[in-house]
Amino acid sequence: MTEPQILWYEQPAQEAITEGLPLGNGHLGLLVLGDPAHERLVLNESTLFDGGPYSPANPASRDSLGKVRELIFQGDFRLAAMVAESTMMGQPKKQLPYQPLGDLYLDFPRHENYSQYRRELNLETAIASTCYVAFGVEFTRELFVSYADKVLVARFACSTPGALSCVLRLSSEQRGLYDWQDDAERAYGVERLVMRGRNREKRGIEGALRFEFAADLRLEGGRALPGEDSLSVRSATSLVLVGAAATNYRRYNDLSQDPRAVVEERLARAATLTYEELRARHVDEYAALYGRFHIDLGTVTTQALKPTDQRIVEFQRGQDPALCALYVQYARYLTLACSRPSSQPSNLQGIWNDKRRPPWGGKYTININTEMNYWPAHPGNLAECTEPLFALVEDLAETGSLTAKVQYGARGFVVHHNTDLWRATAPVDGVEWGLWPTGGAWLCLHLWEHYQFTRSLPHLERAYPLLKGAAEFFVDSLVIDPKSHFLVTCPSISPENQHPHGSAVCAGPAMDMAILRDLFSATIEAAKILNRDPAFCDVLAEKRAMLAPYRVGKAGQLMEWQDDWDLEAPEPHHRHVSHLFGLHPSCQISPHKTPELAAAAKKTLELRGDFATGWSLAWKVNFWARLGDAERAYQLLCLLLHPERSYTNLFDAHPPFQIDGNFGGAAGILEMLIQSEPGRIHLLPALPRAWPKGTVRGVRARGAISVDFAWESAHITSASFRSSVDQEVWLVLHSSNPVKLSFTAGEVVALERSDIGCNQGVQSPP
Ligand code: FUC
Repeated sequence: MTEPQILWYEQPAQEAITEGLPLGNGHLGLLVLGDPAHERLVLNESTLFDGGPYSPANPASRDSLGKVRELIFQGDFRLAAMVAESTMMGQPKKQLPYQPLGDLYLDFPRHENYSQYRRELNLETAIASTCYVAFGVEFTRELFVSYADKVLVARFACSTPGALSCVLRLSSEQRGLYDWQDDAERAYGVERLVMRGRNREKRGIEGALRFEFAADLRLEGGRALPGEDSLSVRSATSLVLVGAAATNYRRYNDLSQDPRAVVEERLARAATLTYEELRARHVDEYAALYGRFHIDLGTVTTQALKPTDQRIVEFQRGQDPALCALYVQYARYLTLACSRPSSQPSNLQGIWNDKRRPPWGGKYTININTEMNYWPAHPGNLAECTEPLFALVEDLAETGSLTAKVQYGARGFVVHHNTDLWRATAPVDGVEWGLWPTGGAWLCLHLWEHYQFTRSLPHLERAYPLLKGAAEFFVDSLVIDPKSHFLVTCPSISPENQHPHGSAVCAGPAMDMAILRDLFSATIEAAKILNRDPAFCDVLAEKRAMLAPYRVGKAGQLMEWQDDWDLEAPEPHHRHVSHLFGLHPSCQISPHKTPELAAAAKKTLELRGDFATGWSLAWKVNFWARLGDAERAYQLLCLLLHPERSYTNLFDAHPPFQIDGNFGGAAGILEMLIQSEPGRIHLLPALPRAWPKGTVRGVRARGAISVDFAWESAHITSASFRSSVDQEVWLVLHSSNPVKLSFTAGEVVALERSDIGCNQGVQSPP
């Protein structure tokens, strides 16, 4: 029996971010706290950031570039860092933060004393609900944010007609539409609440966004009494709120949307639908995507029936495999809630933020975090949720071409380690973090991954100019390392990690080289499929062959830099493990293809140690899974599902909160169950003892293949595959020899218990 896919609690949330239940449709985010007497709904709109359009490229960079490179190759890293710090950083030197829209408070007099309380989030319907009994009346709340109708819907009801009374109040830390209005404007009518305002200036960039939030009231019985600062509802039987929000943001350089018109239009459309219709349309749309994938890792005990906060506390006892399955489904739920076609991509907090100054600005850190947010989307059968990431890359290709030209005199486009709503691409924060030119290249690899998982030619047509633009920048900006004569990026850093010579600034860190090997290969392959640019591909192939290769250092580790500095670096347990990019997410290193490099990667992981922040732990789960070490991967997963690193709402702690660990951890669980690379699928590559029995259906593999499989006593009992294209694929089951499977587009190939291990004869791969 599969346990209900529910997060549930016996008490209200106190803290929004760590305990509130998140709802969203990519555009509109909501955190529900569920307090009977004082409900708080935190409102977010994905395009509400500080500031306005700006272009941070620093022209002084171009003149100093030669000097910085020279200093790096002479080994004067400190001076190189100083020169780069004063000439190459973006203007302004920091980017602009994501903003909360505001809060909707509902106070319910006399609801302080309650019993039979329960609040939950149902992942199968994307509906949050709260119920309790106060003064003998049963109260229920049901909330969802509909992608189908682009509105939030909240229903408050009671079992005794006329027993529902409350006071509604809006609040926002944003400013009003006019200079004389310090606060956002709020208006309360009998049938509608409205809040409108403007964002604020930050780092010298004027606020240029206007926003509008409005909610229609539908009362069953009772009366609405509007006041100056609030709206009272008296003696109703139910209250339904239907809300919409928008800003004037269309694109980073186009603020021509009319937020009021968008909100009016959404509310007018929703007004033609009953609550039940809105609910049914929401559930139909959502469940069609969510329901494509199923995972059951077994129940074992009744742990799965306990409240979620208790399960997290007790998980370390090892009796709750279903919590790991829930963690995967929660990541899929969160993907659907914070990244949908035409929304912004999920940011460091997904879409949920209640602070004017969120940690790290709640923006897009692309030296690991944004990419990690999208790791489970493809295997988790949610390819369409990656659309906002591709739209982001399209924007960055425009803004990044200015940075490439102005700062490096190069063609193509470059993006450094961070970006924001305004698609800023220059190095920011300081050279130790920002002087890393490979962020855009990594994002482009997601375009290639999308092709691998879908084999969609229209997608490849769209992706190719972006891959080419990213590659072009490096054709123009790679330099020969005078010592090794290999091609390297310079200046760069191995994300955020200092080497022993007083800086992070260096030439050719292993991560850059690995990203560029993949970028050049993907661009060449895409060009071949589309029959484009043969001469450019020859150049790429030539440059690829000259990139500095992976090297193994004196401790047997995979070297992070061109020099064997790993053992002397000041932070040996640094959270970033960038140089293992080739092991994961890339497929360059694997125990079966490159056993020496895989052994070196393992040594690196040993040296780095296990303990780290949420996303770093999550990445390590993926690494150990790729190395085939099931128990180690599981141990790390246990650290992630520990109350210190998973809040009661299962959000990943990177104190306070960063959503990447949720996605990275879920991707890690999937990597333990199935790994794929073009032409090869491995089932149960790292199955821990804790999951002896299970089922996965609808998981996607590279090669555009959908896979269902089940196992018992750690052995596959059935497996079936449906490929979208004709192809042959090597299937690895357990550690036995690979089996070659022939797929015809659209046809199911099913292996039953009797077939396993002897289907079509065991052959050896080429
Ligand atoms: C990188 C990480 C930090 C944090 C930030 C958002 O800079 O090193 O840990 O995740 O991104």
